[in-house]
Order: sequence, then C-alpha cells, then structure tokens
Amino acid sequence: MGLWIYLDGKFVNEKQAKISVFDHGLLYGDGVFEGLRTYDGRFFRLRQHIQRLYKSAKAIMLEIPVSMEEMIDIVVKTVKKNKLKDSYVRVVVTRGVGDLGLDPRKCPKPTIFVIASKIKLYPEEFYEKGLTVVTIPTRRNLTESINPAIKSLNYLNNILAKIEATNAGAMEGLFLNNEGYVAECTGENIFIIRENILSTPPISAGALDGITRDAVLQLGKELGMETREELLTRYDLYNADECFLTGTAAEIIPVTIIDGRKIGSGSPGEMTDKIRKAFHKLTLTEGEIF
Ligand code: PXG
Repeated sequence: MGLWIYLDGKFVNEKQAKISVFDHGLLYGDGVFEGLRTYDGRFFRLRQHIQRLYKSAKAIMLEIPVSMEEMIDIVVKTVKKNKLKDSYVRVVVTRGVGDLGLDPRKCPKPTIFVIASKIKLYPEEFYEKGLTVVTIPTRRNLTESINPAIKSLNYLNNILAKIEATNAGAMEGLFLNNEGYVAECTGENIFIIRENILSTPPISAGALDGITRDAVLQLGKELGMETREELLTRYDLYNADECFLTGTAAEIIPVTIIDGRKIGSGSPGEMTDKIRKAFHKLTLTEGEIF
C-alpha cells in the first residue's frame, strides 16, 4: 500500500509522490525543512518546529503559501492519514518549479510536501554503550555564509561531515566552527557535563537552535543542574565527565569516545541517563494530542 504523502494540497500514494526535475529544491538545494516526532499520538513541540520552519523560510526569503496554523493542520492530517502513533515527520518546502537559472523569482509557487514515517539513526546498542565521535576536517558553515541556524535543504556541509566521520571509522562527526570552537555534530547538538554543570555551545558558535537541545536545557535545570550556553573547545570535551548528543532523530545518545579519548569513565554517564529518562517521560506527557 505504501505511505500517504501530502504533496501540494493533496494526499498521494508514495509511488505517485513525485516532484519536477525543475524544482529548485532539487536543482539548487533551495528550500527549508523540519523533522519532528510523535510519541504515542502526541506531537512533540509541533508548534516550535513549525515556527522554526517559518524562520528558516524567512531567512531565505521564501514565502510559504499556507499559514502556520494551516501547516500544523497539514502535519496532523498526514500523521493521522497514515494511522501512525509513533512517527517521524519530514516537512519540506522548496522554492518550487523554475527554469534552469538560479533566480528564485522564476519560481512562482513553492512546493510543499510532508512525509510521516519512521526513523532510526543508530542501532539500540549505541544508546546503551555510547557513540564514538571524531572531529572532522570540514568546518561548519560560517554564520555569515549559510547560517547553520537555517534548516535548509542545502545539507552538503553535514553530508561531507558524515562521510568524513564514516571514513574515519566513527559513528558521528564533530564540527568545529572556523575559529576552532565546537559547533555541533552532523544532525545533532552536543552537550557536556562537568561537575553538575550542563554545557552546550551557543547558537552563534554555528549550531542549530535544536528543539531537543532546548528541552534538555530545561530538563537539566529541573534536575538541579547549572546550565550554560558557552564556547567549548575540544579540550573541554575530552575532559568532560559526560557527553551526549541531542536531536529529533537521534533523541539523546551518549558519547563515550571523542578522537580516541575516553570520556569520563568510558561508559554512558549517570546524569546522561537521568536526562534520557526525563526526556522520554516528557515526550510521553507534554506533547499535544490533536
Ligand atoms: N543540528 C543539526 C545540523 C540538525 O540537522 C539538530 C542539530 C537537532 O535539532 P532538533 O531540533 O531536531 O533537536 C539537527 C536536526 C536526519 C535528521 O534525517 C536530522 C535532524 C532532525 C531529524 C532528522 O538525519 N537534525
């Protein structure tokens, strides 16, 4: 049967869900996207994800032809149409169909599609034993070129990072920014814990304003930790007691080795475990039911 995909105002079967070769999302990576989840029928921070989508669109001067409320409705309908309780939803808005020149004024109508499916980034064992991360040679996009705060369809910076991490035999790649400070990983924000202080790089260091990141900062406070958004170096990471990554797809995953250095005891940390449990609880209680 396949999935029902929302595509430009209609639900179509995944086999019929096709877009033009003249779509600038494909020709130039010109567009924006979001990835969100539902947990047991609850939409986790849906409004926040949709707000971020519109902020990304504004940054690239892409006017989404439906309102935020309409977009929320489209997402909810797509999940329901596919009868999914636990799902991963990809919302994509491209510049639309144009000609072979890059001028976005040639694209009169943005393309919108929504896929509700499942995602599993890492096998379960890595949530138990932790990930191996390496610093990769490619630097995070400069904030003054393609600002990493924009969740754009132009993910080559991240894909190069993923290839470099894989080539180095690691599960994840750590991006530094052009000044050498820690930015984030290929599709996750990074956190460390040192003596009950929970730290993550500021958005201005070249990180996405992650929605899981935001939830974790809140949970850290609730668990009695001091939380900081501060510049971090690799030295800080190597000498941390605990380290973990956050993202909608990855959720919260411990990191136990960075560039060959064991982090803390070399096993996932106690506070990381507490935060993971608290996050799991949050996903099952906080999300809106439509
Ligand atoms: N940094 C980057 C570069 C991301 O792409 C995050 C951090 C975490 O943000 P959230 O808001 O999700 O906590 C992301 C999100 C995928 C995939 O298909 C990637 C993300 C989200 C969903 C799916 O690999 N990245």
